[in-house]
Order: sequence, then C-alpha cells, then structure tokens
Amino acid sequence: MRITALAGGVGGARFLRGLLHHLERTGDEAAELTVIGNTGDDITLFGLRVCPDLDTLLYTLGGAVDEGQGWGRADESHHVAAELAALGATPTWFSLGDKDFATHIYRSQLLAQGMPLSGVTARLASRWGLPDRRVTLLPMTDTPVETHVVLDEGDGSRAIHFQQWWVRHQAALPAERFVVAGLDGATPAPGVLDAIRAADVVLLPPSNPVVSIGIILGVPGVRDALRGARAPVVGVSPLIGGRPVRGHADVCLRTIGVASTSEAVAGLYADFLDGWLVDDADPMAGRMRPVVTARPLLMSSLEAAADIAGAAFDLGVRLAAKDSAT
Ligand code: FO1
Repeated sequence: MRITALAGGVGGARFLRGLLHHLERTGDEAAELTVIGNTGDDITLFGLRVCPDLDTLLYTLGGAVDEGQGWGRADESHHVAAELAALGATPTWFSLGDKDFATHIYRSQLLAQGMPLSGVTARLASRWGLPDRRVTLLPMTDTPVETHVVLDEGDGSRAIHFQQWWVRHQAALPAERFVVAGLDGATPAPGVLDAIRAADVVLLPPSNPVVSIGIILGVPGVRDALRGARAPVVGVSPLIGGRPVRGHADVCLRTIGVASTSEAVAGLYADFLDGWLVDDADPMAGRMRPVVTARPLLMSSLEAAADIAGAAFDLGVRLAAKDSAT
C-alpha cells in the first residue's frame, strides 16, 4: 500500500506521526509513505538555508521535536544564538537552537557543494531513521522558492519574508497577498509526480491550505498530477469551528478572500478532492461530494492523531475499493 501526503509544518507533521502510529498499531507494516513537503517557508539566515517545514517533519517523525513548540529540537540550548545576538547579528526574532543549527550548517554545506535539496533531505532523513520506517521525505521542488507577504499598506509596494510576517509579526500585519518567489519556474523535485501517480491513497493533512498545501499545489505539474491521480485524494480540514487549532490559517484564508469554513477550504481542493474529514459539529457533515466523514479532529495526543489519520486513511481505502469495483 503506497500512501502519498502533501504536508506543511506542525499540523502536517503531527498528523503523519499519527498515521505511522496507526499503521504500526494495525500491523500494516507493508505500507510505504512518501511525504511531499512545503519549501515556501524556507529562509536564508546567517548565510544558512533553513527549511522549517521539512525540519519540522524530520524532527517530528524522527522523535526529536520540541513537543511544546511543535518545531525545533527537544532538549535544545541557544548558545550560538546568544553569541550571534551579542555580536549584533540579525535577525534575533527567529529562534534557532544549537542542535538545529547543525541541520542548517550541514544542509548549507551540501547545497554549496551542488547537492540538490532533495538529496540533502534524503541525507537528513536517514539520520532520523525514516528509510527504516519506509518513509520518504521529498521537498516539493529542488528550485529555491520563498513565500513573501505583500503588505496591505495602500500602495502594495512592501513585501516581507513569510517568516517575518508569521513569526516576528504573528500574522498581525494586514496582508494584501502572498507571492512565492521562484515558484513559476520551479519543477517538481525528483519523485514528486511519481509519488502522486503511483499512490494507492493520497492524503492532505490539516496543514495550512494557503501557505503550505496551497504552495505545494502551485508547483507546476503537481495539481494536474492530483487531478489525474487514480488514487483517491482525502483531506482533513484544518479548521475546527471555523478556527485553526494553531497558527494563522484563518488570517491566510481571509487574505486570499476565502471564508474560514471547512466547505470553503474543500473548495480550494475541489478539482481533485474525493474525501474530506470535518469536525463533528461541522455543517458539511453528511455531504457526498466530496464524501465527508465527521469526527473529532483535535490531535490532542498521539492516539487521537492516529485515530484521525486512520479515519482519513480508511476513507481513502474505501474510496479506492469503490473505484476499482466500478
Ligand atoms: N516559529 C515561531 O513562532 N517562532 C520561532 O522563533 C520559530 C523558529 C523556528 C526555527 C526553525 C524551524 O524549523 C521553525 C521555526 N518556527 C518558529 C516555526 C516556523 O515558523 C513554522 O513552523 C513554519 O514555518 C510555518 O508553518
């Protein structure tokens, strides 16, 4: 059974950790998971290339993430960051721990030697034991891309890096739109389109539909591959009661003029979505196109995440069986 997932940062990583736990507890050892990770959040800091969503997926699936933050390493220290601040190095608003720095240093060394990001990511994934669990992590593209936020200051002339908007300003600065530098010329990383085409089930975790899943969908070729996929595509709403559990998905949706409802988010995926999980109280419960499953969606524990991921996976398997029966 080949599963392919498109994922962003914290929510996507927790969902996929739950999926792996579900597969292990149901004895489904033969399943293989390919994760296509968002790289629009990537940023260069102190001359180092930082890939927040890829690292959050690596640390979370590798069992090393700071559980409280959902990103960065557990048991972390910040001596390098403190010394950089003492030196007057900027920025200081993006917290990088000492062990996290090693990831960025090694990634930057390999990139500088000409290794594509997909090769670097495979090297980092092996450090976290992902191949042993039949998990492959692919960046959505090897082309350097960055999401920037055009601020709504009347003349639409100022844009800042997504991380500056998200972390430093906590998405509080009114945004006019998101632009992804480099995306139009980007090509899917090796294996990305194959992973979608060869999948038995494609899953969309409850990642940010605008700046995570939406960015991956913007890589030329990805959306067409999903439309043409033989596998059913099952997504999980990132909203409970119209609100994201964490992060600023509602602000991002408002920025692109989309309502913060599961229905509106499903509408963003309408041309390829076959199944959709919504929260128990969601008005979409009972819909048949996409096929909707209503259930609790709060990933309050590993077991809860496994239940949610299992429900999404099971819906995908049911839809696949129905397809092959027709
Ligand atoms: N998020 C924050 O809110 N504050 C930070 O200082 C911060 C640092 C950071 C460092 C490495 C990393 O991989 C992620 C980090 N994040 C931080 C999270 C990051 O901004 C988000 O996870 C994604 O970029 C948005 O999904």
